[in-house]
Amino acid sequence: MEIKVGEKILSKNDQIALETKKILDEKGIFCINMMSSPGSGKTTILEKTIPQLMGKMRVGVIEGDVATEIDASRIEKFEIPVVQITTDLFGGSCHLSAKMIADRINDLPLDELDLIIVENVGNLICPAGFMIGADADVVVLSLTEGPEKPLKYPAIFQKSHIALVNKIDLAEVLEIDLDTIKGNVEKINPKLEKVFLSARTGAGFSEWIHWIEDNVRTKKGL
Ligand SMILES: Nc1nc2c(ncn2[C@@H]2O[C@H](COP(=O)(O)OP(=O)(O)O)[C@@H](O)[C@H]2O)c(=O)[nH]1
Ligand SMILES: [Mg+2]
Repeated sequence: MEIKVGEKILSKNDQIALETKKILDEKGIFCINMMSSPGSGKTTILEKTIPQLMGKMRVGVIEGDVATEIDASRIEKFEIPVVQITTDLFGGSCHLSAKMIADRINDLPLDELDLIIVENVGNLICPAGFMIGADADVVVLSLTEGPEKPLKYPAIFQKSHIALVNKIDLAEVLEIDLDTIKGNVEKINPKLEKVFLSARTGAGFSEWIHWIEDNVRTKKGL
């Protein structure tokens, strides 16, 4: 009985997500759902990514956190549209739901955007269970979390379209071999595309920027 209730809530979530996806499809907007543990470097990656996209495409950002507008204010300096969702209004949930996105998506100027990046609330578990209407799920794993995390939290690596392995500038000090992380990701999802990044030094960003550009072009049928 309890399981049936859970199923209904999830399917309602997915229904709302599909409605959001339809709106974004009609507008030709490519939408990325960025998920990770807190502190993996999502906002720092955005701070490095946005300037490299400006002038090539119009970008909007949705920031998700339990509390504060700290991340939205980090993005506002680029003078692009940004919306902060704080889940303390919804019991402090650890993920963004489709309804939270649907309720705020029109706060972004949809007719003036090519790309929306959603920075989800952080952990490697809950966000994986909730569609929000994005085209692509991006999981960020940073070296400081330890190389075995894909094995411990497989679902998010199974459903994602690309994995960003961040903080590679710390590989030496953390004594982590990037091939170990690569191997662990491949054990869970052999097909998952991986990009090794440092949001500190900028290493790996050209590959990530190309991935975004290709997908935005494809979404627009170009
Ligand atoms: N050394 C290093 N630090 C990073 C890198 N990316 C992010 N950080 C740091 O990690 C911390 C958390 O970053 P933040 O972007 O706020 O993570 P978020 O919670 O996933 O948005 C900050 O102190 C960043 O400066 C990186 O590539 N290398
Ligand atoms: Mg952040």
